[in-house]
Amino acid sequence: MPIAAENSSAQRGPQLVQWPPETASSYREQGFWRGETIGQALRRAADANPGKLAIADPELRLTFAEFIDAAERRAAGFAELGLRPGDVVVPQLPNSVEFAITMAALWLAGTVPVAALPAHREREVAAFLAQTGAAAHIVPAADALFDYPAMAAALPGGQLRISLGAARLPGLIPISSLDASLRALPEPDPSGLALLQCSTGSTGVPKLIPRTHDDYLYAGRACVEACDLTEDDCYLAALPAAHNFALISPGVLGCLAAGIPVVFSPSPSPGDCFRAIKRERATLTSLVPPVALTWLAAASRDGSLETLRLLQIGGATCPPALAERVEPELGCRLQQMFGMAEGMIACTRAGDPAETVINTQGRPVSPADELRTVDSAGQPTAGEGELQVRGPYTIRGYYRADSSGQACFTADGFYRTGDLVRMRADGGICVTGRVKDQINRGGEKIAPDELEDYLLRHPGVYDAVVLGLPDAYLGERVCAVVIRSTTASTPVTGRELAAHLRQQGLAGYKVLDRIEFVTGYPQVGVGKTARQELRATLSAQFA
Ligand code: J2J
Repeated sequence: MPIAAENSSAQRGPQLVQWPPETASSYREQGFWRGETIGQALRRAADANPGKLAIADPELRLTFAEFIDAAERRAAGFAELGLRPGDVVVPQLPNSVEFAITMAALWLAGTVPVAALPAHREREVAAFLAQTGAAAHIVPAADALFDYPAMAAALPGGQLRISLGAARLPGLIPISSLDASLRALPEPDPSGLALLQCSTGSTGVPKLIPRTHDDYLYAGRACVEACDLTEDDCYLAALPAAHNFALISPGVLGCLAAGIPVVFSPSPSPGDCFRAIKRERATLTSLVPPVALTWLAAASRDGSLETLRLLQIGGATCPPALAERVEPELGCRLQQMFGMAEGMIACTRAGDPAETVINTQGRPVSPADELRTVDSAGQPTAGEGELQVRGPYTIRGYYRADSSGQACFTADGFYRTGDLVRMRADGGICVTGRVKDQINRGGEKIAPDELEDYLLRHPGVYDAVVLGLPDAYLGERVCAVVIRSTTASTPVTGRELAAHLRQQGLAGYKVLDRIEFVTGYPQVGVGKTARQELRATLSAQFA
């Protein structure tokens, strides 16, 4: 299936919207921003802990000295291949030692990785490549479920195509051929672009989130502190490591920069993770609520979580009924996490009363995080309202934003999160809902617009509305309410529509759990609010 490059003539903003100069100076004076690059921070951690375990997966264990050496060699290889500081690279790296080495190498080479996921497919990757003019795309070896090298070869564009496995296709460069001898590399600007995180936005084309070395490293340090981690801890990367939660909350990068080892599990399943925890004596990890439920189901039959002392749950609402089970059944402390790849991260703390840990999503990790809630007219409110945030690790604008991206920020630089929250008197944040058009399927964010768009391309579909319906396990399930086209010779079936969506080259988590056929929609007005009204009415009907 041919994938067209994104073609937009709309006015676009800069790659990176900087903080106002006086705000930036104050963040530096207060020590939030240290003028250090991610590469320097990793080198510093390695110098301080050379013989200590840094990264492990089921096949490989490397000390900090071995890790930084491997990363420096690969960085030299990237430079020899022609990658230059500032070049954007799209790596889709599975949870493994390779993830840490390759990401570190990209940073040491001064390039800017996109935090793409192995779950991303042609559509998402093509959008990343087109938006950034990326210089390279790095893919895993083909696995039983998907042929990544074939996808890389078929995507348009002049980017280098690099594979973690042996190169089976012409033009594909095996990453092992890049590990070159050390060479001095130019140090990028710490206040410049370090990473493009992926927004889980409410539109089909993912918005990219420009994070700087200064701000991203600070997010990691603030989380290490809020979690009371010490150098004796060990982080298990169970969720996809490029996800902001698993990368910097404090996650893989926050931990490695603090000299804390990271063990990678190939999947978040209890089987893989319990083995990894036992093998490497991991002490903390982060999970989305449905995965935590699978751990609870498995833990009663397994005693291998002895060393685990902290379980972070976030990405979607953690129901109190789940929160209450963590400590008695898994034998570790629960920490609720509420964060966003755009920046602000909140969490509950070690000294919090049980009621706070069970019923709130905690407090922001930085004293400089500014939070406010506004009502539907945009006026400050003390009650439930939309959360707006600003601070030393929250972006001021999306990468090359168009007008829809610019509308996500207020004139005074707050990010409109689209989340409805209630702030408690004790400072605790309670996430109560959402004003953004988004479905949160167990922590995976899905834009209904995107699925509607692909459904409408099927000749058997006259109109489609995609909505999230409440679900005890996933939080929300994806439901499409479809009006069949009357001109089609045979009426389209749900099975055909599901297959049609799968063939569109979308990430595997963008699925329909349920399809309902109707002959018409309830009458609402026109425009964006009408669409939301229609979704609300249909949700009530099908819930
Ligand atoms: C309800 N909704 C939540 C929570 C995120 C740490 C933890 C999570 C993310 C993340 C992250 C929620 N309860 N506890 O980046 O660093 C929803 C909100 C939010 C959106 C952001 C981190 N925790 N959410 O999930 O960029 O709607 O980041 O705005 O993927 O997830 O999604 P994302």
